[in-house]
Amino acid sequence: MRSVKIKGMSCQHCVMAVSRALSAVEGIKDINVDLKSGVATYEEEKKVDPMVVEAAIKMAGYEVVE
Ligand SMILES: [Cu+2]
Repeated sequence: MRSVKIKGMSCQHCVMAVSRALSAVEGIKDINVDLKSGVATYEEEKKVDPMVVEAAIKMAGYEVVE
């Protein structure tokens, strides 16, 4: 399992936006976004560059902190 810490999520709508953005990334599944911790977790179906995941989150309007 991989995880990514996201900055800027403030409500369930943000969680949905991030979830949708991650769903669009090819090769990842079992996406879970936690509002309280700001952490998104996912499983890789194949090797996915973390930069691609990060870019998807940024495109949705949020920041990746680690
Ligand atoms: Cu929100």
